[in-house]
Amino acid sequence: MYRIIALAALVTLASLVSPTLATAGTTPSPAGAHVYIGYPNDGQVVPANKPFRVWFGLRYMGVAPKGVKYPNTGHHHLLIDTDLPPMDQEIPNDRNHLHFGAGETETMIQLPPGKHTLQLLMGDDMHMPHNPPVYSKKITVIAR
Ligand SMILES: [Cu+2]
Repeated sequence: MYRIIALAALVTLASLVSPTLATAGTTPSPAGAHVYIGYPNDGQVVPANKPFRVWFGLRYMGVAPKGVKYPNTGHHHLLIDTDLPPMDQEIPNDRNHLHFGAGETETMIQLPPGKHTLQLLMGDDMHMPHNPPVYSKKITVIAR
């Protein structure tokens, strides 16, 4: 019974957000899902050309490795010095889009001197953004 009600709620939700269906993946994200960069802080100075830690924060959603399809989960992608990619395509995999397909919730990165932006974007088992997409605020760090 509970399952039927949950499914009905999901279908209702899907019809409510249908205008955005074309610009998002097909895996639903849970209501209230929230991803954020726990560290560094926005505007923080980080050491240039030296590894520093980046913490991934996630609330009301779980982490699962790539290839694992489980409800209300995804894996982290760290976007460095780039804008959000198209939300209806697989997240690119290059030096500006790092995938954490083993389910990592932190990493070490190294940046050259200057201003840089960092942003997190969740992806599903196939590296597609969820619907609606779950991404953090874009922060700026200064490497020096
Ligand atoms: Cu991925």
